[in-house]
Amino acid sequence: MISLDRYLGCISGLTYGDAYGAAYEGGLFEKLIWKIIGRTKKGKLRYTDDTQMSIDIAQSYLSKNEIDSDCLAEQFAKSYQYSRGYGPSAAWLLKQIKKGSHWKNINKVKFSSGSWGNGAAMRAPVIGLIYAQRPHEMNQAIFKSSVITHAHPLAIEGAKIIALTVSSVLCEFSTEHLFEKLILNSNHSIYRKKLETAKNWILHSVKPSQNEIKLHLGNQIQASESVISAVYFAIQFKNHRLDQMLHPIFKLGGDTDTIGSMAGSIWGAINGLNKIRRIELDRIEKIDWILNLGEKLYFNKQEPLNPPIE
Ligand code: R7I
Ligand code: MG
Ligand code: MG
Repeated sequence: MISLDRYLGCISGLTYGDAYGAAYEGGLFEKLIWKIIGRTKKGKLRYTDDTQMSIDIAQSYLSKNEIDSDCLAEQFAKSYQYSRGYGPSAAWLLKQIKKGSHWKNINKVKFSSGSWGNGAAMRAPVIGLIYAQRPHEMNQAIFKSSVITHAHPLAIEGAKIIALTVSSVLCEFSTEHLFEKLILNSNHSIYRKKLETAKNWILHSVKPSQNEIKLHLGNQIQASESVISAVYFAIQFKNHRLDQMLHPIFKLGGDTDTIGSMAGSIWGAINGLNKIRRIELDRIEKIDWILNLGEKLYFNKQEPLNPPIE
């Protein structure tokens, strides 16, 4: 039986890593912009596309009791806001869907195989939660939730790795078995190689430098350059506090909100909501509403929950 505390720990860890990590993302220009738009009128920390698209998956699932790509595409498009910092290709796609295009006709327009950004992986923890007890349905759900904006096989594989990690750590797990399972389920050597590296670092207590982490695991917006870093940090620092686990991710730079949110979701699924400091969680916008949505998902009540206006 999966505990509600760990379920909500995953969702709040995701939101926390995203909202706190957003201030460190990108170069000087992005940081300056976020200084201006990164707070609500009430002074709360705003979350970005990572959390928004995760909320969208939860809402869409609650209304349909399944992952339906058409319904989810509408939900993604409805929630799109420039100020949430979406990736350029994802932003363009969602605006086209809003104008009436069908996602199937446009998801390979910008890139011939679809985007390999980490936008599918960043929202995959929710799929890991929903399908934790129905693993045979998870790959199909990952595909359906990813392909709308991220048709590239490497983007979908990154999403699968994150969802599989979340669903695996929700219950008791051993680090060795987790990595073996992830390696066994990876189709691409780029992921398998990085998983081997992360596994060896953790199991042999190797302390890689920041440059080694960047070089061997990555810290960029490609799924293949961020997913395994998130898994590594969450497992390596699973016995530390959430802010201590996130600190080296933020220091690494690059795609800090996304690596932070993916790692936060895994850490939260291991440690639970009770291990996250409430005072830090309360600084994030709409956090009670997000927790409420998580509870609905846990008990799987089929009524969507509309966000509060703030
Ligand atoms: O993946 P995505 O939704 O978001 C990526 C990041 C996340 O960290 C978000 O939090 C946000 O900050 O942005 O965004 P996409 O626009 O799908 O992909 C991101 C970028 O990756 C694209 O705009 C391209 O620059 C690049 N990219 C590619 N470049 C060349 N060839 C994605 N796919 C390709 C490709 O196939
Ligand atoms: Mg983001
Ligand atoms: Mg990001």
